[in-house]
Amino acid sequence: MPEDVTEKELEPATKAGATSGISRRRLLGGAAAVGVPAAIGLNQLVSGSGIGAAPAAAEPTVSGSAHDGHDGFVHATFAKDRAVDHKRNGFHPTELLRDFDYGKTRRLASGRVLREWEIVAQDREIEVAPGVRYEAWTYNGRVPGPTLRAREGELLRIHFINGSEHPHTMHFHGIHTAQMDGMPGIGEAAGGGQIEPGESFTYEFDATPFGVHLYHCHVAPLAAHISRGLYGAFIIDPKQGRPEADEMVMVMNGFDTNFDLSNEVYAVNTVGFHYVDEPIQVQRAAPVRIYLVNVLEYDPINSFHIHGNFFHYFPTGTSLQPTEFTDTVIQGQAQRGILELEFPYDGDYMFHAHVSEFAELGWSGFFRVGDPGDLGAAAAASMYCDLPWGKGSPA
Ligand SMILES: [Cu+2]
Repeated sequence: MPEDVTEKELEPATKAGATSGISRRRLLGGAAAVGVPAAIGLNQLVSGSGIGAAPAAAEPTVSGSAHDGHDGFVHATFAKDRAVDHKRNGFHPTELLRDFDYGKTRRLASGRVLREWEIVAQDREIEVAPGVRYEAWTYNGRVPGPTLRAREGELLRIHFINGSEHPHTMHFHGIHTAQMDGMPGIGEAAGGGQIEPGESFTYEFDATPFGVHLYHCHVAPLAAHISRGLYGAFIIDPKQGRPEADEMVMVMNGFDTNFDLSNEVYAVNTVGFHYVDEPIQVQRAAPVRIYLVNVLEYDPINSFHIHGNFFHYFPTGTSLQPTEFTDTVIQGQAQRGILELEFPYDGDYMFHAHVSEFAELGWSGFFRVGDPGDLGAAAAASMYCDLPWGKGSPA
């Protein structure tokens, strides 16, 4: 029943920041990709450091020895009274939350819906906390990459162009043939497998099973390729859809800014403490649906905990029946699930990793329920934010 896609979905949903229209020739010619500041040519986006090369220093680096980022208040030296330059980053975590990329669709002669995207791998420096810059590898210039959203039963095509100076792939979680798996050493005969710089490949497979999934690069060394930022959420809606809700995507990630195989910054959607500075506005007594994905590298588990509330949890989103009613869920890397909840009371409600170390290094945020004008500053947010990076009150 893929014919039942809505009008909205059938419109070519070209969003700001998408790379529609970019050709491989333009890319190889060094032209700026759409969504990247026009003045910056591709050659300027390309990092000079290979995996085997000496790691680029994050600026400013965490003070002290190479691996004291997890101890005490060393991170208080990050950057006082500074904010992340989202414009320079080219993406904004508040906008990323509800930014679903439906690609472009058309109906095939068979009546089936074909849904297509164009994804370009780009090397790009991003700011992951105030003053903390990181040489990221990205899909379409952002971390996480675009949230690709389809409907169960559709035919999907992802046109992947490697504009990075390193080999990459797109490996989707889902059910598909080995040739379409984005796995180096498999699929090369079909033009797939490992995609070298300047090369491209089109992945094609069915949208199945419904749920919340992910995609990421699968080139070795895998931890390095993933942790650099090559991942994104991949949502397949059930044919009948899900009930109306305020939907958002949270990709739990982290950044090893000094390349010591341990993270210095933890976050949801890349920028540490972003949702402390800008609480997520939601309506009271209205359904909220969170697509939660853990891509965190170098740490075995991650978790999500909400204050003053409980949620229904649907592991991997592959069943319409929740398995749990709880306030905390644990995910290993690549585990993901759907959270459904409503906020019965106005106020500011914290959410954070219940791995306290992560929470204090950026993986913390707030939901703001009701009119912020009536609530004033979030005192707790201010305290929390002062702790590591001295950002001050979000009011
Ligand atoms: Cu890669």
